[in-house]
Amino acid sequence: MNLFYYPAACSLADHIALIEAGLPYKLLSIDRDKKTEDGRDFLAINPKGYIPTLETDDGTIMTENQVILAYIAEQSGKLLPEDRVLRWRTFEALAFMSSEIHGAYSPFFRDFPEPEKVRAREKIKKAFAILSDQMGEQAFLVSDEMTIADCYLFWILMAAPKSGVDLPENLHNCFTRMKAMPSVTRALAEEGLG
Ligand SMILES: N[C@@H](CCC(=O)N[C@@H](CS)C(=O)NCC(=O)O)C(=O)O
Repeated sequence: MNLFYYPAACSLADHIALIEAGLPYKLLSIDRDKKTEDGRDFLAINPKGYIPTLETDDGTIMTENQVILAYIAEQSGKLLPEDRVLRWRTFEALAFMSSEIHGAYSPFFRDFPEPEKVRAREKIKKAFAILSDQMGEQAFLVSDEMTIADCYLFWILMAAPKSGVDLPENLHNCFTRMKAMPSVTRALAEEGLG
């Protein structure tokens, strides 16, 4: 399958998940004119114009990070807990990070006025506190086993410095641990991020 991506963007979550899941994939970047690395019009593939976008081997196009991550977990039988409640906690964490943190990063990715950045920082700070409480002393966000929520968490934590919000200690430690994982180092290297 093909994963459309931008280096260091939120598609990194899906890239890490594909590696952890052991599924075959090809990475295809998109240029400023929305042309894909293999010469196609990206907007014809995904009219939303967003990455991540996944193209399965039968040509099905999947969009929205949470859905692509769930698809990767379903295809591989990995990265989702057996326990039903922990499965729902995984999807809950994904939805929370997407709506409360990823959304709040917008003012820092584009140059928004300072008052909007101040409001966004407050929101991000509160959300990090919630994630920090959820993680506690666990190795990963939902339990001691890695899930698709951690794939997304890694990107959320990697992008945090742009917002100027400091990470709580356990989230910072989780980021450091994950950065040393073979799947993460490989994904970063494949995106040219060393
Ligand atoms: N709702 C989408 C949002 C994804 C998103 O915001 N992607 C950004 C990069 S992190 C993007 O592609 N923005 C369009 C652009 O930069 O042209 C999802 O959760 O997958």
